[in-house]
Amino acid sequence: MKNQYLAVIIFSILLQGKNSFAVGDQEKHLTKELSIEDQCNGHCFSVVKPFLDHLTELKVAADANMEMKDKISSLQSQLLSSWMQLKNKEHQFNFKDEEVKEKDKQIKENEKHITDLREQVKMMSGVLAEKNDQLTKINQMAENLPDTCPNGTPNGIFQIKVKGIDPFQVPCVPSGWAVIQRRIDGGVDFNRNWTDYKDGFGDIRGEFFLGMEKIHLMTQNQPHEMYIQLRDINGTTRHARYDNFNVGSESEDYELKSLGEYSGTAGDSLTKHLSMKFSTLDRDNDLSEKRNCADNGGGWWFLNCFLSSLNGYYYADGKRIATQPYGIHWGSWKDYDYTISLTFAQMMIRPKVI
Ligand SMILES: [Ca+2]
Repeated sequence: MKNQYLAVIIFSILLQGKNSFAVGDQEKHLTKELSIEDQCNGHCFSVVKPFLDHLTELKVAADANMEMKDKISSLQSQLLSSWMQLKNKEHQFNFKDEEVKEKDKQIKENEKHITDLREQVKMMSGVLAEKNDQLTKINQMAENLPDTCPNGTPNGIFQIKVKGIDPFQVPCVPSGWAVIQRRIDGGVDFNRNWTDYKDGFGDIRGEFFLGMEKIHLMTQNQPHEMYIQLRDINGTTRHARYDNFNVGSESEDYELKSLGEYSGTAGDSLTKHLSMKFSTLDRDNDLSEKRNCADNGGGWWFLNCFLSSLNGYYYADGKRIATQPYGIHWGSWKDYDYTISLTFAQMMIRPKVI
């Protein structure tokens, strides 16, 4: 009976304690003190008190355990989050590490490339220095080149250096004459455009035209005389000589600016062409309003159209009919018979001895 009574009290106290958990700690303590005094006498209290204290301790311990579990759970969550962040950082680090390795590799490759380039620059510098030496020697040689054909040497091809243009080759004959034009067999077409006559064309060992730019510069740098050799189909030769031959620049259309005094055996068929500009099949500078005299006639200082023309069509038999292109003509020698075409012509110049 006593035990049953004790159990009822404990159960009541527990119920009281359960209800009191919903309030604060101070209130819970007051409630517990009141319940024990109200529901249990002194003996009861002395017997139950240790149980109650133990239960209270158990509850406190359980609450502490629950808090601990919550803390552990929270710490586990934090730990997991930190671990995930760490793994993420590790992944990022590994990625960055790969990038760094790749950059290192590129840097090494670039360094090797730079080294190779330095080697190439070094090698090219050596080549450049060698070329500069060669160029210096060439320039020295060019400076030592004559500016006209040497006097007293046999026929041949010589290199000359004229101010304003690179060294070039020219056929020379004794007495220092430089050949600037030659017709011998019709092997070269003289019906050419302006650029060809400016730069020159043909074979300097055969038929050729030296080029108006070279002729201009040669005659501009110092006074020149001109010697023209002519031959017809019969082998008869004549010549015409002018003692002050000068040709203007391209901007002046290579005008025939000066001839000087004529002398010779072929007659003067050129002085009347004085002051005329040069014409070619693609540049009409002649006096004819109806036609271009250089059309099928070769380049020349045409009037309307000519008394002489040494770059005309080559007729090997020395004859031309009226409907054919004009031939190689020197009117004063052949009484201006334009059906006669010469079979040899050679124009030569040399510095004038003053
Ligand atoms: Ca014309």
